Amino acid sequence: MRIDIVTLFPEMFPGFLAGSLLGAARDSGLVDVRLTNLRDFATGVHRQVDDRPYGGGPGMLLMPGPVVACVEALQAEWPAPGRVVILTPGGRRLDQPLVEEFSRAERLILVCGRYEGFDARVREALGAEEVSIGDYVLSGGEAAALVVVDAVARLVPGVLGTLESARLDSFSGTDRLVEGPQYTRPREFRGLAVPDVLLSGDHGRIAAWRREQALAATRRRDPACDRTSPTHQPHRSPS
Ligand code: JAH
Repeated sequence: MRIDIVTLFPEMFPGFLAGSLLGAARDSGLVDVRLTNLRDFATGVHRQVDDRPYGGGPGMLLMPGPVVACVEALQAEWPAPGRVVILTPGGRRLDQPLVEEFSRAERLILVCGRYEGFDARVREALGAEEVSIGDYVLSGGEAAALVVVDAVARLVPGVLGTLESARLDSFSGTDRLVEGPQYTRPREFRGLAVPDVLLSGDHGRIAAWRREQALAATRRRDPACDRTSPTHQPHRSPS
């Protein structure tokens, strides 16, 4: 899979992209992440990429010209246009189903906003999808793009050591439950004991206890959700 990141701050990325799982994914050639500096597509002597909003208001917007020229130049390097994703607070909320969908793409182009965001014609001209990683405002889309790359890359076939661990992750099973508590040594820490069932060696009881804990944790986090009710219809399992 190839992932392009369009940003005014490419220097923010290399340390993160070299990190453990992502670094291994790139070294193996399974995920090819490339950075493009939007400034390289600015025109005029001032290499301007932003301008004031029509109708007034605070701050500056990314101009459509440089962003569209940059994405189209990247698309020209490849037979298919790929999915173009704009990271912006008003976008579709990123969740594990969307991450799974992205992980099946041959190519993603992630465009990071700065200032107050983008001229609305960027999305229209590129047929881009707007995505948000959560309801808070960042100073730009770079941190959100890193979240997308990290979540997507670990699902690309061959990247994770075991497919089993991806299947068992929070939000990933048939019911998309969060994981319950987990324990490692020591058996007692500051008077807090590991639940006896986990030391019982009874794998049936352990699985039942874990499912109960996952249901309780999911319900605590989102009491309105129906994923923990007995009548819930699970979605199709990924893979
Ligand atoms: C902030 C451009 N929820 C994620 C997210 C994504 C992008 C931005 N904020 C939040 C953002 C300022 C300028 C993009």
